[in-house]
Amino acid sequence: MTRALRLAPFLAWLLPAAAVAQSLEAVVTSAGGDPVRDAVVYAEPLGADGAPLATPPLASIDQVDKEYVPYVTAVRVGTQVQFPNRDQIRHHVYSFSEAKNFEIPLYKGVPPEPILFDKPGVVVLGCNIHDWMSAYVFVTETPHFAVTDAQGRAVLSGLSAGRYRVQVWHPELAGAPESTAREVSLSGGGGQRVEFAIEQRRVWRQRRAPGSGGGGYR
Ligand SMILES: [Cu+2]
Repeated sequence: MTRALRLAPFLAWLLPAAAVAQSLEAVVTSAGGDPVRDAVVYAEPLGADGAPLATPPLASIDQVDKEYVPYVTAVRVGTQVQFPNRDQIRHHVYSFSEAKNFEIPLYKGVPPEPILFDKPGVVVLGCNIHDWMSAYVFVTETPHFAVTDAQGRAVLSGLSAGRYRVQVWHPELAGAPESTAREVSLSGGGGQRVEFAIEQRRVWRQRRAPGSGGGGYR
């Protein structure tokens, strides 16, 4: 055994538990048990969270084949979001939401300035030209969040040990995210898993224009 290997367990013991990054796996299903994609799972630390927050990285919501990609984006307050138009036609991005009321009038390519999301809340995006184009930006106060994939799974990584209040938001969530709140305690070694079964309401989504390639409701 090399000297380094013999030292390793001792060094691990020296590290305070909080310094060991924890992960939290969340699975979101409907009340009927089907996986729910595009759900934002976010964890707010209860009590002191020592680490100072770095400036969030730039996020991007693209316009591809007359749709917003992705449909749901989660960002922390203070994040700048770029809206590149990957189509050969012009789009006109806007939102009337209280958390961010803005527009980027008719444009192609990448707008010169990103948009700053400076208030927590739900921002609903539309396009003035294509009525069916819609997307959501969920702006959180916590840096700990992830969006579920097609299996309803989201992994929050890089959390320090401690207690968190974990909540779920989804465009079709019936009620407030608080109704999903769960307290989770993360302590040294290994990840933890939480499951959420959420009540949904139907949200009307406009049909794409005929012949535009998407076809029907989605
Ligand atoms: Cu458009």
